[in-house]
Amino acid sequence: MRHKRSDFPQDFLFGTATSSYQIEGHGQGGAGRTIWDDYADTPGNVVRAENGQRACDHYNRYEADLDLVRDAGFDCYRFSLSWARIMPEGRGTPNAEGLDFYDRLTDAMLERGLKPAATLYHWELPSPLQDMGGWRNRDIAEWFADYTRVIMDRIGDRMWSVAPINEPWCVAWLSHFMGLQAPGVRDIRATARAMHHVLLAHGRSIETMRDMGLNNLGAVVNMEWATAADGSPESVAAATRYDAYYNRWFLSGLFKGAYPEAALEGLEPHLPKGWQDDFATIGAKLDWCGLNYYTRKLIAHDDTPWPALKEVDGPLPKTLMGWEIYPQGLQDFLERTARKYTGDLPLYVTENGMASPDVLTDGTVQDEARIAYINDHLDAVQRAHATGVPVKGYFVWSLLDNYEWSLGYEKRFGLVHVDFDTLARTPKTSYHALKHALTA
Ligand code: GBH
Repeated sequence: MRHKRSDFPQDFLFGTATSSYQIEGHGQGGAGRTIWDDYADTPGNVVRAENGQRACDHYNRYEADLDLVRDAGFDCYRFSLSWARIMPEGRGTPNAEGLDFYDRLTDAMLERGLKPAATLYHWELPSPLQDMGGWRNRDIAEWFADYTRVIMDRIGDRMWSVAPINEPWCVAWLSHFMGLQAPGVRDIRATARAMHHVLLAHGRSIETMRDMGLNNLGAVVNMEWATAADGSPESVAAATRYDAYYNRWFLSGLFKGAYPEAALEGLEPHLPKGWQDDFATIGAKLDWCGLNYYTRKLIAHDDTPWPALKEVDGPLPKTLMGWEIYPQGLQDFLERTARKYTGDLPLYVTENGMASPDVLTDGTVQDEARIAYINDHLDAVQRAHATGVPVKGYFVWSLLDNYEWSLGYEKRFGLVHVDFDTLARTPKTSYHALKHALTA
């Protein structure tokens, strides 16, 4: 690494992130069925129809995995909780085994001196709730608030931070407009309702935790810089629309009590009645905001129904996901978020990382490309910090190679290699480099 801990402010936190469905193994411990199990079972949705029933078997190996987090010198561990493990039907009687698991996991973090940074929802909705409309149904805000209370009653006192929902854009747009994630819907009305209900559920969850006396609550949004692919006014307008429904919808809803015009022009006719009255809840006070950042998109006008745009292949070097590597976008987002939306509120980069081939050869994985990617994005964080942005931490996605959603186990994001036959863990070169930077 070009960086070392002492190049950052004293209170700057380094962490790594995972999510429940991607690592735990949902076949264990009485977890209920989720929309990802259903989605993966439908042919054509997921590479080789793989699902998270076994994943990394973190459910049984969490102690050794947390040893890896501690040994690398990380301060913080960002993890998520499976709603269906805690409440297999999504509502009603909790699963004692599930609650016990997160209780043990929490204590295991604290024993290792790690700050637990919890996310309550990272995409695996219990299937029975999908049968009742899922994110299309306004009642999801109350179901989510009830689930929040059940799990926080058990572990809330020991969390360092809590965020209700990972990446609301993915929950709403990617899953209900593009249909590229569970539940795989392609419908503008469902999209608009999900875009609103995901924020309402966030707000009800925050209100619930405030009532319980919990603190250090935040939101985690994913950001993708939209660059117009050409100089035409049509493409510039298309990039503005993309930015509006991808990035600004959520920041503006959370921090300004409004939705951006360029997104309302397509979504307003489909929003649930009375949506304007929900901003008091949606805007419940937060203690921090997290940005997940990976790439940018080149956007051009397209003669199709709203949003009338298409993504264009870009010229920059790409990761194995085909995503352009564009660190400048992280600086730009940190600065824009602070200036326009969050002011003095602490910001965290809650996810950043890349997929690379990562072949295990003679017991090692040489992933120099990942080291360069992290270095270049840490440079961007430092540049933003130098302009006065209160960015307070950086989390690498991800600790382990894991279930990469529609791409199954094919794409590897980990600092630690996982052999999906033996489940053996092998720290990659990037893990050792980060460890050196953080502990030397
Ligand atoms: C993160 O999402 C997720 O939080 C995490 O679970 C996941 O493992 C990680 O990314 C790596 O993928 O139009 O098909 O090019 C990041 C948000 C949303 C970023 C989809 C890339 C491109 C979709 N991602 N987006 S596509």
